[in-house]
Amino acid sequence: MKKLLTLVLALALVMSVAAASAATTLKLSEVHAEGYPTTLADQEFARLVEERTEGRIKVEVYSGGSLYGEETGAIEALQLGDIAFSRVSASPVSSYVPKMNAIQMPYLYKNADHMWAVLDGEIGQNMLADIEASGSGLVGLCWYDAGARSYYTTKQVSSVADMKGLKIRMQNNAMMVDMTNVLGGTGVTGIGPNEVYSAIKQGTIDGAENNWPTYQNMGDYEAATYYVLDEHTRVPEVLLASAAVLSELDPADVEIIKQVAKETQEFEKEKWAEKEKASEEIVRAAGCTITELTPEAYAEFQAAMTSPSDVLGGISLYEKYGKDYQDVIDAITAVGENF
Ligand code: BDP
Repeated sequence: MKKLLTLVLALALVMSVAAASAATTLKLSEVHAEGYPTTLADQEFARLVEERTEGRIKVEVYSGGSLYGEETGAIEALQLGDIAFSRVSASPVSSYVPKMNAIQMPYLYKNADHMWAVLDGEIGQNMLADIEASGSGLVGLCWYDAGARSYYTTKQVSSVADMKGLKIRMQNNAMMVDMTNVLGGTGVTGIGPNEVYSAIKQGTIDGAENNWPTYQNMGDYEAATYYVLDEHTRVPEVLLASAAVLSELDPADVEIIKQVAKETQEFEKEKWAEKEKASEEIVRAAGCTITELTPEAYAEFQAAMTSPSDVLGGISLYEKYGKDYQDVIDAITAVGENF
């Protein structure tokens, strides 16, 4: 009897170990805090992955930059297979997949609908496939909204001339640094989005650039109170996976992951729309100076991107970063004819 009991117990132990090891736990890195639209979307993605794989795969979301404060760190961790997923801005991905710049050139889109027609259409879906085919070790799963980015500074900017001499924190993307440089400022990198507030307070930089939600949610609007609606870029967010980690999974589960990611896009867009409005209200209520550019001043910002510039050795930003992908840029512009 005692022998039987021991046998049963041993068997139960073996079975529970087997069940536990059958579930794979994967990490997802996110720079934004709990409650931010992308974090909510990550969590929805995690919920759906677990549900559809019937518990075979669990995704743990690490928000607030707790794993990697800089998105380049997260991207490199994906390449090494140290983590499975990261929700990042498309901007730093360009350092690994240069073609990604083609979908985030300054003043490329007429409005959000234009961008979404591109991302949901052939161009955007091909770009996701290109990330996977690029040999970067990254897999592009889906796009999320991140609105339009504008400059915020410690003194008012109403024209390109006002940008002169301003040190501006930029994302890790050479084109974005050059964008600020051709406007007369100095683009600074190496500062994570969670460090911008203190860098402004300490005077290391005079400002940064971002959408309403990040400007508000990171608290930066309390350090740099001038926000100029120059709306220089629309940079979508992208949910990335590690090719190395996916290659270890059952191909059927990889398909589920890819499918489920696409299903979270609409979820994020809804949360985004709510947050964008709420953040704008908070920033305005706090008494920040919101500058609307005159049509002439706006045109000047735009023109700086296509005009030859001394800081780029006499060529324009579009020439330097767009010429290899002119077909994609032209196709995006053509889609814009409907908007
Ligand atoms: C925000 C993006 C976030 C970027 C951040 C940045 O949501 O992914 O890390 O900008 O400027 O809008 O680094």
